Amino acid sequence: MTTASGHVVTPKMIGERIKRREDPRLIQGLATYVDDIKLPGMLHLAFKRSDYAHGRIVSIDTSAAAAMPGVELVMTGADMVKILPPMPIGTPFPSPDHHAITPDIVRYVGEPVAVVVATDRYLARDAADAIVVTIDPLPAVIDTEKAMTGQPALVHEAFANNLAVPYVPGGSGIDAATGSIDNSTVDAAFAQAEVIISQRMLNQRLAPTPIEPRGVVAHYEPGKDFLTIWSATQNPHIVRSFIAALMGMGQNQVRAIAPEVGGGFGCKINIYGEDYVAAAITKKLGRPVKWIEDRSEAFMTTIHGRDILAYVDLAAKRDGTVLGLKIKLIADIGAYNMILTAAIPTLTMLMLNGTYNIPAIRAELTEVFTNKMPTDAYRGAGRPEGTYFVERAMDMLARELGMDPAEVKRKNFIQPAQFPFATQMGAVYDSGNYERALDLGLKNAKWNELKAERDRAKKEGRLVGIGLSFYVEVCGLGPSASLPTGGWEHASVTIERDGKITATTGASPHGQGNETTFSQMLADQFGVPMADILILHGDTGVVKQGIGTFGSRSQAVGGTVLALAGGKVKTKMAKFAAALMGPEMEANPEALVFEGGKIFVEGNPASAKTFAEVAGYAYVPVPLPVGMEPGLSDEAFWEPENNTYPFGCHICMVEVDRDTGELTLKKFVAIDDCGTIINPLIVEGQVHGGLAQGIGQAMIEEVVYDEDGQLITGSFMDYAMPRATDFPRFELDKTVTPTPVNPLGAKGVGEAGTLGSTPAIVAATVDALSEFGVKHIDMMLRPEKLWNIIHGGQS
Ligand code: MCN
Repeated sequence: MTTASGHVVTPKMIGERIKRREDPRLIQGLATYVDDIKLPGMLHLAFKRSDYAHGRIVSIDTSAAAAMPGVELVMTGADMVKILPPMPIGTPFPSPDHHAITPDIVRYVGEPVAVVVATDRYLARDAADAIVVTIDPLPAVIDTEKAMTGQPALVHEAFANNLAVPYVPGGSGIDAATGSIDNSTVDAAFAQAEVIISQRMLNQRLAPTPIEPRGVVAHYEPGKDFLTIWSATQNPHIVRSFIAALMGMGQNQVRAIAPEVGGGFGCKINIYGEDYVAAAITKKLGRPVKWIEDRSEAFMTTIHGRDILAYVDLAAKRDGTVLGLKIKLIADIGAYNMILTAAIPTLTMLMLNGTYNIPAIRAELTEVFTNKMPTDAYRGAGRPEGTYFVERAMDMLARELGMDPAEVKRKNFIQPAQFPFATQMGAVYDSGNYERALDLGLKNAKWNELKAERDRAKKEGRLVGIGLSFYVEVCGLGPSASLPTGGWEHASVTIERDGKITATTGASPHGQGNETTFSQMLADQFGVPMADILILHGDTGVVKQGIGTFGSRSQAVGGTVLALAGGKVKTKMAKFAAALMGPEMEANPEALVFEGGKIFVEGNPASAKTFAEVAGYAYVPVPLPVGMEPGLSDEAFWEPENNTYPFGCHICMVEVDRDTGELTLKKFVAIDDCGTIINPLIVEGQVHGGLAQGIGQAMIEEVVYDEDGQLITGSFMDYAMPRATDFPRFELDKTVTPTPVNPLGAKGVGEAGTLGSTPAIVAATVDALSEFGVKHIDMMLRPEKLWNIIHGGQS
């Protein structure tokens, strides 16, 4: 586009639906994942894993494996005494030892008991299978509530009654300084109640299942005393810190690289035992090693998500005004603490106010060890659970009172003028306009017509129901006070000698599309085409510092710091440009405009210097302007003062087949508000992905262990991942309520879809089955369960 004054203007990119720059290489198979890394002399690892959920290792016979041709090394837990660091990091809870390879007791099916190193992957696998492990079984601790009585056994001797975290209180009347609790507000709220809703609810265990499983390549170079580790990770800088600490090496002796990462959904935040084993073995042998998880291992030994049980009591008046909430949370965290295991359920606590002005809340949290794979962050990570419990209680209240759920929710919303809003749970919501999102949701879904359609269908004998849910979540994680790894992010921006721009970001995207959104931002900031910008990430040898991509933080935190680094470089570049233009401009660089790949005086395109001219001068500054350093490169660290709190309204219609119990999703309308949007196409893609995972949780996904602790859902034959054909077309829309927490006004969106979707679907299904008197159904809503409700409990 050319303006009247004759200069070319780069079209503004922020807010445009730009297709992802990443996709051509991903779609054409041109991307490099960990398994694509092939190094000369590389060896392969395979793990022998426990077949038992709980037991004492009596003996391990590795002789047959060690004798197989091509096997270089076999190690057991006894040979590898190193334990993983006391996790969870930064929390006050004590944690049991967690060995990379267990030396004595196995505590979940799939726990590593030995590792084989061989010249190829298949040999390594065959040799691992030739290891004979004798285990004396102990009773498997599987039932969460029974586990809390110490039955049938203790997962860790030192943790009485299997209580990993015995008791964390939260809510009204807690004195943060002394820890004392005044129950009077909550008791008074319940004393005034005209109606009390009480329900036990389970937010079931899930498997994150990214398409690319975990994987690691480790290469120690003895001559340099330097370790390079390629890992399918969401946070290479955290991998570097942990691996360096575990190996007793300096952080400047370890380089962690996240090549292309095929999805993570939270499960690739962790540093796993296999990562440490790979690092230890390459150092021992001085040869590169590779381990790639197979799908069965991924189901067994990559962290699981959710698995929180809640006892909920909601007190209200008959007009729908909520007076108080009491909630007891029990998190089944599996056998060990991983990096964030203990912290995730505290995020459930944090979100218990939901979008409502609940005047009194009493929350209690207990975390329990069982003989299952540990839980940790899975898309939403604690917040979908909180949303689900509160929304289900609000829906049950509406049903009890015979009111429209939309109106009960509206009645209790936190109002726009109340922001920033300090909740009973200790969060400070930054900004919000919940009623506007509700109104748009009702309009887009044609809520009244939906109700009429449901009623018509019911008259015809069909089981049709509608559901509406609201969510608010904490994301954009920082400041450091709320994130033990550090709540900041780092970025650098360099104008190369030819005027092209290279930027680095410590946020390490693994499917989110930040190479596109971050290029859009810099294109606007510098007035250059996106094609001139390169975004580098995922390599601690290239990106100086970083935290990573999780907690829907990369835009709010990583995007902001990128803009700040860009701002520093732009200011310097303007000074070089002004100096190039002559003495009259030199004193006035602020008057310069960056547009169309040029820098010029406003209204005077003839004054324009190209990026290449200015950059060339900055790197060969003859003469060097007074007080300036040569070059055009700078960096920034930044952390927000608060998290961001995006929100939204999800509405759906479902139908249950009376004969088979099969549930069909017929309509799904979502309104999401993540503040200022950089790329609506990417944001919609993020919402799509989140909805698929939330709806999957509600309808078909569940990790199931049997009573002996065997994983029943250990493959995609048994663990149902949703497919495109399971969904109708999602009808998406947005409201925009910028956050004051960062200068972009952007909140996070990467997890939002997982929050509103589950309660909306369960509410709709309960509505569909209302004629059977059902008030609540635990997820997942499998046909057998629904058929049993329809047929009065007969199987
Ligand atoms: N964005 C935007 N405008 C906003 C907010 C975000 O344009 N107001 C863009 C961002 O630039 C980025 C994307 O939307 O391209 C997501 O940004 P953000 O909400 O900041 O989330 P993160 O980048 O931090 O991603 C993490 C989040 C999480 S926690 C999980 S889990 C998750 C998710 O993102 N896992 C994913 N989305 C995923 N998408 C893919 N493809 N794969 C995963 O593993």
